[in-house]
Amino acid sequence: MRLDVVTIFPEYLEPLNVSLVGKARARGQLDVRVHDLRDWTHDRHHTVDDTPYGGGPGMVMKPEPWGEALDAIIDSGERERESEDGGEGAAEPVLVVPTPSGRPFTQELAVELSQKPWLIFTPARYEGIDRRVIEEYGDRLDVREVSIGDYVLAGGEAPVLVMVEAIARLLPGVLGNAESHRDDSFAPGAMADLLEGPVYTKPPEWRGRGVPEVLVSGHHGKIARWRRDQALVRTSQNRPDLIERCDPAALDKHDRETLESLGWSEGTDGRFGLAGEAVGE
Ligand code: 6GU
Repeated sequence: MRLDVVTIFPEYLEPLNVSLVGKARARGQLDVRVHDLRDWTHDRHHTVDDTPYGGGPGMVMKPEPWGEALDAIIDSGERERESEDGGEGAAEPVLVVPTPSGRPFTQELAVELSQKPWLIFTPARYEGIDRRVIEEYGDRLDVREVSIGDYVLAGGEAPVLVMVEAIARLLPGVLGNAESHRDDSFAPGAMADLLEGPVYTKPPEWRGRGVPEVLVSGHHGKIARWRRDQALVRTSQNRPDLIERCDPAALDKHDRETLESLGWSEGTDGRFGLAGEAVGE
């Protein structure tokens, strides 16, 4: 997979040289190219921002440097493809635009993007990029405006680090163990959209604290059941919205009993609501 990032803070993307993503790059599984937006400015001060039309606080990123940068990067991909024998044809990039006003970045979107051959990220500073840039490339490319959560950051660089890590770990051969993401919290289907429960390792006693007996019992059925109950407990505490949304078909009889013991009650449609609140009406 090829990833291009255009930013006024290339050094902010240094963590892409470390750990999982760094290793994937070193192994040739990821081709990451970080570009300085100011390379596509032509004035002495390398200006990338200007005041907003209509007034208001802050600055807006000018369209011209973004247009030149994106054209150059897209052209470079076309030229590289032509020079490769076989020439594969139209490997189009997906343009990922980080913005707090975007669609939520979810595990589902990470999976979808991990299947693309080429992603271009455009992290912005200030109040964002002149809208015409998103319109211009929206006419030619698949453009995704994406937010990583309900809070406001000073720029899109940290979101790019978040998204690239979520995507890179899904690429074939990047995680050591192919099974490793089957049980991920939020993996579609997997543990039916429950949060993962607690984990333990050696020593068997630490500061007077032991390990749950069942985990050293060697009884695989009981261990799986215990883990499932712990997942239900944690999800009930931390993300009750996930229990409310849970597909009734994903819950077995024991799950239902566990949820009832946690104060949930089953509605007429099989979905759960917290006791006292109307459900399935
Ligand atoms: Cl993608 N950008 C910024 N600036 N703030 C955010 C965000 C993105 N996602 C959540 N907050």
